[in-house]
Amino acid sequence: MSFQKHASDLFSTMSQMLELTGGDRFRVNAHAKASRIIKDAGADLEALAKDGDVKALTAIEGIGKGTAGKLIELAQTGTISEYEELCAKVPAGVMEVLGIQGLGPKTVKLMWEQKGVESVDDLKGIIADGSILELPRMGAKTVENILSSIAFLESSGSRLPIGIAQQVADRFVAMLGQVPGTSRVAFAGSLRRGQESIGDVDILIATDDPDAAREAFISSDGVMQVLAKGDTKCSIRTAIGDSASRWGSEEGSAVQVDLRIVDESCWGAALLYFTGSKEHGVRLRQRAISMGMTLNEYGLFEDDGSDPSPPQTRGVEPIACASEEAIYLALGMPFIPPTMREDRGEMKLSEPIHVIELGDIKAELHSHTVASDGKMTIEESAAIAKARGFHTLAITDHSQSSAVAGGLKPDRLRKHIKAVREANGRIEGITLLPGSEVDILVDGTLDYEDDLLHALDVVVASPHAGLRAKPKQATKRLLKAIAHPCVHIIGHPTGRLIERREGLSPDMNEIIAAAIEHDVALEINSHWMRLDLRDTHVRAAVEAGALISINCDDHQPGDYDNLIFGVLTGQRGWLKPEQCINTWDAAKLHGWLKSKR
Ligand code: DGT
Ligand code: CA
Ligand code: CA
Ligand code: ZN
Repeated sequence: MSFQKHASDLFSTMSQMLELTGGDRFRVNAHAKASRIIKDAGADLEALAKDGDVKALTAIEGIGKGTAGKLIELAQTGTISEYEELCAKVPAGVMEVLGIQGLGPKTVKLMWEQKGVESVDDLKGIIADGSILELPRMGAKTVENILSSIAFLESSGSRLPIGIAQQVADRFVAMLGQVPGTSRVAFAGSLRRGQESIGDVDILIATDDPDAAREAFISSDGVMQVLAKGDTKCSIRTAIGDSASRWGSEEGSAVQVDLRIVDESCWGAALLYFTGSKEHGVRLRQRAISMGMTLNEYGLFEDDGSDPSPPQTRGVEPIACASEEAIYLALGMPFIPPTMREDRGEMKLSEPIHVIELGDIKAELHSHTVASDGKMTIEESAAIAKARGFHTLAITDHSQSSAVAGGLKPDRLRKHIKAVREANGRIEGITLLPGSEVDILVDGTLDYEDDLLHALDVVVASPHAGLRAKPKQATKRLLKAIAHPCVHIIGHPTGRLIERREGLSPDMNEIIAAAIEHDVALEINSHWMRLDLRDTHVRAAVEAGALISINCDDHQPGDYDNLIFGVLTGQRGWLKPEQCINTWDAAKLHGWLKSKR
């Protein structure tokens, strides 16, 4: 685990432990905030902390003297004394109980103090003997929810990559759309926000026949367990269908799907609420209150004073509710795309922002054929790219060091270049460019001699091996590749695989600055297992003014469909089309590529 991830986790854990031990609100929040900032920080915090550089650490927005001190302590001693002290106070089992969905620190604290719950088994015990009901605000329904959460925790594990969750959501949306009475159905939650991994799938439905929708939902193919079946919310656990790929099958795993039955008249308010994020929702409600209104999942209402009951239950007409657009408008804000609803500064926007969309992409600059480890011929890949309306496709098979991926020796690459040029002459309506995905070797040198690199129209340089290197070494390695005059794009810069491999943690600010200096584009690899650059890196690159390239890294026909995930990641980084080279027209793109030859 990288230092930054580790530190971020420690601060988040400390925040929870402080809350459990009755620490003051300010410290609880400060630790939670530090955790987020450390996770997203672009600088090499480990190096700064090792050097004891308080000044450089506190120069990072959101990091104060206290946090800096703890980071230094962690880097120099391997732990934080405050964390050790808290661990001595809070049993590990209590933290496990806190990990159960739906249980917050307040409740867990009560269970611990009043019922001696120090493990998930203890919790099961007080549920079994009914004594859990003696706790304040604890009813049969809540207990039932806790039980299903425990069952879920025990049977399943971590978050699902977006590509898998999307398949599940599409299946349910299509199925529910066919149920008589359905007027609208859509997925919401983190999936709609294009987050790289998804905790559960959220689906919204408006229907004249809620019973039919509920029945169809809980009895559909693959449902393993019904977790809740209420008037407005149903939850199930479903098997994940056939998603075998070169990343291995997800077969055998399961995911929770929540269905919410909402009124069509307030569809927009419901969609807005259940799309989240929670943090964005909080900001919107604060804004509403500051304008003398209240916002909930039924609509935006005028604040009518002291009556604490929800306005819609008293027949109060909403100011806006039918569409998200109407609600943002009434809040005096531009429409915020779902991918930007993360409380990362979007509340300060005063003008609409036109972030990149799927249709803006006109070129694929990273693709593999049967010449290395792909499954398509040049012709097959070209046909798909053309059908998508692309004007350019770069064929970039692996380089010689990637032996397992069938990397091309120099003589084979020379022949392959000829084959691509020949195919380009033969195939109408799209430009095929010979290129290579050249390994960035561990020392930062590239995997072919310069004269051969020069003969390629497109060079994507990517790290494949040595992905456990220390941040400093990783930074050096990437900087060297960026500075090479033949390189156009750095492919999947960190090499991480979501939920599977952490990859490199270079100093992103340095990488971005070098990319700008050398006019090199940084890739967003669209494969849902990669999404590399990730959203926060994209945001930093976009703000600094670096060029971005969104590619599918195609190995088989279906990989072209991953483009949307790269685009969503771009949106999450506030990427506008003009900053992405794949949106440029042919003349501009080809001119830019040639400028490096
Ligand atoms: P996930 O499932 O962990 O990937 O993340 P989300 O964002 O899909 O979260 P989820 O499924 O718990 O809830 C979906 C949305 O519903 C969430 O983004 C905002 C809204 N929501 C759910 N629970 C709450 C809540 O307690 N407070 C607020 N303000 N919003 C909530
Ligand atoms: Ca969710
Ligand atoms: Ca949910
Ligand atoms: Zn590749």
